[in-house]
Amino acid sequence: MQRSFRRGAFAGSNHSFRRPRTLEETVTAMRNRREHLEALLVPRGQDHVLRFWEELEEAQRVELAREIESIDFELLDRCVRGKQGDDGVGAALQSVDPAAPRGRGSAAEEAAAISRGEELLRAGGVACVTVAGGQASRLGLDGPKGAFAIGPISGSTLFQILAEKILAAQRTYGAALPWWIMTSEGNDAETRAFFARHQHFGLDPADVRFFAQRMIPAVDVQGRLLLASKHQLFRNPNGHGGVLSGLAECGALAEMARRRIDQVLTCQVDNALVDFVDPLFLGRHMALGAEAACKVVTKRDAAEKVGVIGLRDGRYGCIEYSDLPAALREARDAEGRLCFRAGNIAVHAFRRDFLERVGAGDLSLPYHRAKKKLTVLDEAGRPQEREGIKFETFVFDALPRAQRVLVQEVLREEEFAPVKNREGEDSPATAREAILAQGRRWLESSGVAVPVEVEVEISPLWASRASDAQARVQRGFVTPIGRRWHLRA
Ligand code: UD2
Repeated sequence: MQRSFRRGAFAGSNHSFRRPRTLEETVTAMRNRREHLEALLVPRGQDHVLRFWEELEEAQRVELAREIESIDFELLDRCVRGKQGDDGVGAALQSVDPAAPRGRGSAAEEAAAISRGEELLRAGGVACVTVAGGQASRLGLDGPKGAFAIGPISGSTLFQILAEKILAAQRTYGAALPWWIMTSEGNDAETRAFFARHQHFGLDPADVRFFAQRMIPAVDVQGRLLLASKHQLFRNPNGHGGVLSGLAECGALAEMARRRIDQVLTCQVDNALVDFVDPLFLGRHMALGAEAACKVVTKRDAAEKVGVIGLRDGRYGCIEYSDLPAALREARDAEGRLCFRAGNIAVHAFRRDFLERVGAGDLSLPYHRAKKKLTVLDEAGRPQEREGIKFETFVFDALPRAQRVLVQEVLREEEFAPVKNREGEDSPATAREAILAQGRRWLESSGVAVPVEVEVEISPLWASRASDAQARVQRGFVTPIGRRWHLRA
């Protein structure tokens, strides 16, 4: 069965409501609607969400009714009854042996993989996907996280950096690289407007698509629905795993099939150094005949908040940091390295036919439960902090469902600068430092002398990785004026 929280109004029933014309008709329609809602809610012990019905205006009643009618109660029951987090992680987990980072393995194998990846890019056989539906609550942002200005000199936003990476690849390979961005109810309109305001950063607007992921209600510790306001349930986006069903539902997979796109590269919106249109990664994934691929970095320390890629029963998977038992988190090998150090940076490659199987629900993803303090209405309609449970699916839960998986190690300083927290680790400050350090490194390794007081920021349009920078410098480099060098084509 397709798991869905967003069914059509009155899904599973034969009700349909003609728009009422007179006051009497309106009253009758509302009474019918309430009866319909009660029929859904009372047997499940959830009718408390109608507590404020009599106080609501008509439009508010319609909104609340829609939210209630869109719930898949069968799935909600399963989520409520499900176990917390990941069970049975401990015993069976084995560490993985990832493919060598760029420049560290066999040069011949690397060149062959790059040329295979480039061939598919030149043939227009690749699509990009970014998950940007999260609520950015740790960063304390109101709008879309992608609109956060991170470029230390340029002020480029996370969205602009991603867009320029795609634009650069389109120019290099002379082919379209369509991009699907997953938003959610709370940031969809703003995200679209943001791209329109910036002329899609030079990309063809026809090849930048947006789709909103589904929302899912949260519950209290007894499994009862919660109200965010008198006419709204407390709901949250259904986790970045929602991208897998979302791509199927919005027609993206069908369009990819029509365009003969066989491989899909995905990333999160919040990594300022992301290198997701990467021909080496793509080529290795294809050479292995993998259905899914994942980039990892060596964990900074045992406490770093990244999921760990490991093997269980011969299948690859990701164990979320909060689910990894302390003994495994701290375990070290004979050389003193963490045993479970393959930190997931959430850059994936998926074969389209694999996404079709996952998105069609055949391989549907589990829902994880997270206990959180939520601001909800109390019985008297006053906002109050209460312990609640949010449900989410994760993209990486698709990994164990894949027949073959590539795990590709990459260098943190080249590819991972997440923007998660307002301050401290993984914050805007650390991401900006990482961008500047990379700019300086790329120039210096190309033979350019960069004075100590100079800051360098390189736009993806100037160079997407160190080898591009070297090629640029070899063609001639004019030293910029001043102390802040922003290199942009
Ligand atoms: C995520 C991973 C973690 C590690 C790390 C790398 C999970 C649960 N954890 O940590 O293992 O790989 O990233 O940076 O994934 N998003 C949506 N819709 C949602 C929720 C999130 O699109 O419903 C997007 C969000 O916009 C962001 C990304 O997913 O781009 C990461 O979300 P997060 O910040 O909640 O994940 P985090 O930091 O716990």
